[in-house]
Amino acid sequence: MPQVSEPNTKLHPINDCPTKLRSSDSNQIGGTPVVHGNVTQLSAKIRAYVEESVALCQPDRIHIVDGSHEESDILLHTLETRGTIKPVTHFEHCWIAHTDPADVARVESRTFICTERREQAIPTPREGVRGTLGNWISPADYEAAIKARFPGCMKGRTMYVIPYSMGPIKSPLSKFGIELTDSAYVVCSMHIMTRMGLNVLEKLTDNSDFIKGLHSVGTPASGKIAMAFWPCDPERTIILHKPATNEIVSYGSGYGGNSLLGKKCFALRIGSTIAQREGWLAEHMLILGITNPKGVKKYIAAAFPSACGKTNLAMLNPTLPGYKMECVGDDIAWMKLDSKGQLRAINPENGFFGVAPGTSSETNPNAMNIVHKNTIFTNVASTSDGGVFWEGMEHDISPDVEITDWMGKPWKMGVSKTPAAHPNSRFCVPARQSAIIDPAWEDNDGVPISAIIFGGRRPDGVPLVYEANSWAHGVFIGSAMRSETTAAAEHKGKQIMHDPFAMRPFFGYNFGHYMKHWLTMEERAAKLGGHMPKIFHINWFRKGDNGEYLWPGFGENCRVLEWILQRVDGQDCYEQTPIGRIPAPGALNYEGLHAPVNEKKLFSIPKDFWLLEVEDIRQYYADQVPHDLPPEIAKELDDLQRRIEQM
Ligand code: GTP
Ligand code: SPV
Ligand code: MN
Repeated sequence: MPQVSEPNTKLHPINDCPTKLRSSDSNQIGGTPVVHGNVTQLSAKIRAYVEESVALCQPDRIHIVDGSHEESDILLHTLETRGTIKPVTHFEHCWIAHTDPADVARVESRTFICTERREQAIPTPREGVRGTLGNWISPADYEAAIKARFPGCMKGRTMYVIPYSMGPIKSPLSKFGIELTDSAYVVCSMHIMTRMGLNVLEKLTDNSDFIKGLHSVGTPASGKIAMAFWPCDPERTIILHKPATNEIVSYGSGYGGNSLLGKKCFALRIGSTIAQREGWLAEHMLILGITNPKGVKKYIAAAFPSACGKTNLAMLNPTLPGYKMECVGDDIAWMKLDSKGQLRAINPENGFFGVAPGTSSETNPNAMNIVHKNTIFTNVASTSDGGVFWEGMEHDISPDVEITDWMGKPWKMGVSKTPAAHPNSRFCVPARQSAIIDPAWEDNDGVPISAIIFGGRRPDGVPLVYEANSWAHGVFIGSAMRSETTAAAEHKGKQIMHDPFAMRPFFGYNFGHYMKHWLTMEERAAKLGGHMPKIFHINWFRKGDNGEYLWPGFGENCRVLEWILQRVDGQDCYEQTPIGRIPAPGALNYEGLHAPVNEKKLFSIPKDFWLLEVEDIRQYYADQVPHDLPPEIAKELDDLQRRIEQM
């Protein structure tokens, strides 16, 4: 575990002041000195990539990231000097970063997939309709976008070369990447979120391929950086992906998924295109190990849209006696069939980048326990006793502390009208620190998946849990997912948005082709002598007439998982409904709940609501995927409509 340590003066100073750094003649790339690491550590392919990027971005110096804790500590120290982060003195080796308020979340409208033909990247919408399943950019416009932003963008700065692995370094399911960035915050965050440094570089011999990622926080066209502690260029931010060449180019934002390129850009967008080619699945899913009171262990994978409960379910603290839950991953799953046709998953990440607000010792004690050391918080509030604060932590801080909000202004509980922490504020923490990390979380072969769960924030009409009737029906349920919007992206207000498979912002290729790929998995598994997991849909967020949640959620969600695993075992504990299978009356264990739940309301399937839902899904397909909807999915919708009409 990294400890607080003094900067290691044996290493070269790593700051962006324009001191002339001399390096030996040979330790340079394209005339730019390598001030940390040695050019001989880079394979010819990596060197060529760095060289062409150096020529474009013109950094003053190059730093080859070694992945050591000493290195990370020096960079954290540099960031502190610059005012980007400050120490959280109450905890051990923890920091708070504050961003420019214009750079606080993913920017979906500026995220593009580049392919020769538009329909490779996104479905062609119905004429006159704006497509909402990603943005396409032509190869010519891709080049033009880079030329308009990148030349000279790293002048005066250091270019960091980050070699990293998505997945355990030795796993056959893992893939390697090189991220070039001018942000030390990104290096420190990638240090937590990925396996990175010299041990990855050693694996990247001359012929090894890697996913290319070029990132700059940018400089506004005016040359004026609004906030010196957080340089960015929000007006010109752009996130580009070119699946044909496995390339990512990101400009203008230093935040989360925009800048930590291993996460959404690689593991999901580029990852999904590789998965389609190679016959596996790259998904926005948590992975959880569940051991029941009899000692039988099963793993599930679950996809909920951003800020809809993946991290919470992945760290669930079960209220039912005798259950043990262990976390493999909280955001992304790469899933492949093994030689027997069993679906197995790895978590390609090495850390958690979790939503802070709503996380408390009541809702998620497992998360609260791990963020007390080696954590970088971003855009949370701070307390006068050197701690952190966010909405939901009201009972976790002493009442006499003073709070400073995420923008540096004094904040008073119950008085201030704005939130103390930004709604998309996050903690970034090494996964291995978690006491509930699964013993198999780094298994090279991945863990066997017994159930796939979809879900979202649905205040009305959608029951707590239901099971798909078949694989195709399950794929239909994933494609028809809708959820209330959250603060994880730039959407305004609360609307119910379609978010198929929780992947709408992360598809690397045409959603119609993606559904088709999912459908093929059933036959692939069967050919190998296996079968795909059962599919379920959950909704923790159904509300009653007074706007209160009907289900207590969090640790109590283990009751729903128990039923799901009983169904996986083939137990006859269900009741067939027009939308799928729900728990038979009394099949869900309500014993010991703090307050009684209204089972009838939780599981009611209002005919009027579902007729409208079907109509909405039909309209959505007609608008968004009129040409690429697989006939199997169209049939599932027709069948659902017929069943509801007969209710
Ligand atoms: P991303 O990291 O953006 O992908 O989010 P996520 O899907 O991991 O969501 P997360 O678990 O961080 O939860 C987001 C918000 O939902 C937090 O404010 C949680 O408190 C809240 N939440 C999570 N689970 C539940 C639940 O079972 N019931 C209720 N009512 N709220 C929940
Ligand atoms: C999400 O939005 O799903 C996240 C946060 O996990 S980010 O990494 O910023 O995409
Ligand atoms: Mn996520």
